[in-house]
Amino acid sequence: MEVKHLNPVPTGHRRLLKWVEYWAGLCEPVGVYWCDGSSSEYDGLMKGMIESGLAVELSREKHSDCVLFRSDPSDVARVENRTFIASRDKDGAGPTNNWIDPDELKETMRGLYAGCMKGRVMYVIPFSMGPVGSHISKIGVEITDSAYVVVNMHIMTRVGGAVLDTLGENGEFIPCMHSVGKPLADGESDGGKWPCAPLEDKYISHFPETRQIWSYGSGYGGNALLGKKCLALRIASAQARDEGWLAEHMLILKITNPEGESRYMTGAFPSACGKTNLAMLIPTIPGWKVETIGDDIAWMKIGDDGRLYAINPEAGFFGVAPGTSECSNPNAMRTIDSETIFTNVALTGDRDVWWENIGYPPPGGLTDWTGAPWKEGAERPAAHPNARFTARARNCPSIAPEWEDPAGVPVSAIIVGGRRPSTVPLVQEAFDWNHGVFLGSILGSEVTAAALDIKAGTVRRDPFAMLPFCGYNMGDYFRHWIDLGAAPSATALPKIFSVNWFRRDRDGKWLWPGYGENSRVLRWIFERCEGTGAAVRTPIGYMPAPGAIDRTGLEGVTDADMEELLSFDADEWRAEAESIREHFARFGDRLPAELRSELDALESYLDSEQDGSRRR
Ligand code: SAT
Ligand code: MN
Repeated sequence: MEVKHLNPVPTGHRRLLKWVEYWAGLCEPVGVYWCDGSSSEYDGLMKGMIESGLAVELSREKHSDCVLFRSDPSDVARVENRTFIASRDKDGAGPTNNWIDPDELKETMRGLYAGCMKGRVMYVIPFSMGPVGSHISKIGVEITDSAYVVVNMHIMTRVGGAVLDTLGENGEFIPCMHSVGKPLADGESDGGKWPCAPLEDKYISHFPETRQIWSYGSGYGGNALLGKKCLALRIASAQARDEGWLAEHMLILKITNPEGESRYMTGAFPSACGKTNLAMLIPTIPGWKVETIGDDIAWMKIGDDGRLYAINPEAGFFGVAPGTSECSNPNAMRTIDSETIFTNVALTGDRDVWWENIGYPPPGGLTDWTGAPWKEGAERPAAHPNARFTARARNCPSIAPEWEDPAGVPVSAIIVGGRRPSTVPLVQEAFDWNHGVFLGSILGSEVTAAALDIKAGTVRRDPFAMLPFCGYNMGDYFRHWIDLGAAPSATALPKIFSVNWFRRDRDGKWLWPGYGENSRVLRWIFERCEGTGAAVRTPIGYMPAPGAIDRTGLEGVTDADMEELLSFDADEWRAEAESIREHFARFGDRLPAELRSELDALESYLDSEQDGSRRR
């Protein structure tokens, strides 16, 4: 079949052209449009979506160049049970991923893709994850039939001509295939409705060996913006394992002390632990400054000097709107003042946005995320809990000037943290790299039946916050972390820390205020990297010596609170060790012996503690 190009083909890359023609032939779009990433392209697509009723333009007085989209109620988040790692052999995907045989999956999906773009334009989006031309960056090309995806990719990645120039006639790219899975009959249009396929037809598929992504049926977030979780984490993690680097679900921040010395830190936190807030934190301690490099993903490579260098592969933030406020994250509030796409938030009568915990009561005349009128006291929230903003990193007031440095930034500390009402202290430093990998491998958040139930509950383990994002066997992923630490070239690796902002006391009250006050903990981490911060050795790591966390001006945290925040309770840790053993058992013999030894060391300490003969 003859492929109709709607604009001049901007590349002579034969494999790319053949790939595009193959999919155009199968999907039968009305034509192929090559995206150039320009602002006129963005404006034109947005205008079309506003005119069709798919998007609402917000009031320019409140938000310049901002729009609101409402998704289909069935298409509001990543779908983990429809996300697949299709490696040749099932063990390649491991116990934490959904696996389907790649040939079988491709056959099923080709059936779905056949004719799936009828009545729609097929967009081809060349994009770079990371600054164009950086040795750490990767190029992808996404095919999609969603103009919403194109405008979001404009913000989240670097799109356009410079990418094709870098690719040349024969460069490597990661092919990312996407369709919303809703062909249109002759003369049919979406009528302003969000197109997508029913849940059982949705597939978010990854072929890590051949570095391919095939996504079908969803238009939302990580299911459809394929540069993010699909490429930058699932496929990149498999590449990173093969090539000796790290693709991680981590924020990157820069912290500067009053003397003007800066350090960079990365942080892995499962969802709902305030990663974006931490990346944009405003310190409460005088003279200290935090700047943002990235809020979600870090790609890290060992440099010639033996240090680990990180880039943020993204160019924007795809942040959760509910809970974002002048109080929780003023920098995010400024970032979304302009050039922002909102999805599934509520709309006010004067075309402004609103969401739960935005910091002020809902104005009258709200329209909820489904498009229905909404009144205070309604059972359903006005904004969907996973409502999002897509905003440009360059509009963030706290963005660091070097955030696009192609060389990356040298990392001094890697932080891992979960939501643990008990057991895990406010902060601890790993004894060494392997112990740090152990702390990352056991990361998790506690699921409690009731908010006040502070008995150690079930912990959902989310190693390095990568549970839904690791593109291969998690046991091998742990091995990769251990091996990286032992690489001869890795002579100056970061220290690893664990933090927990979510400790509660016996009455269920938060012990630590969080937000900007977390700068006090970052300061101790900074000082540990300098070799100055005072610490005591405990069975679970180095913890701040009494008084080492600066509490000047901090109200409401007493000496007793501090003691509890930094306590080690052997009984709690006995239960923890048992739960870690169960967690580790999932990985069978793919669990590195080094991690088993870390657990053995902890348990033998706990035993000796019981019989009075302290070891470790
Ligand atoms: O939808 S995304 O996967 O991009 C965001 C998230 O779920 O963390
Ligand atoms: Mn994330």
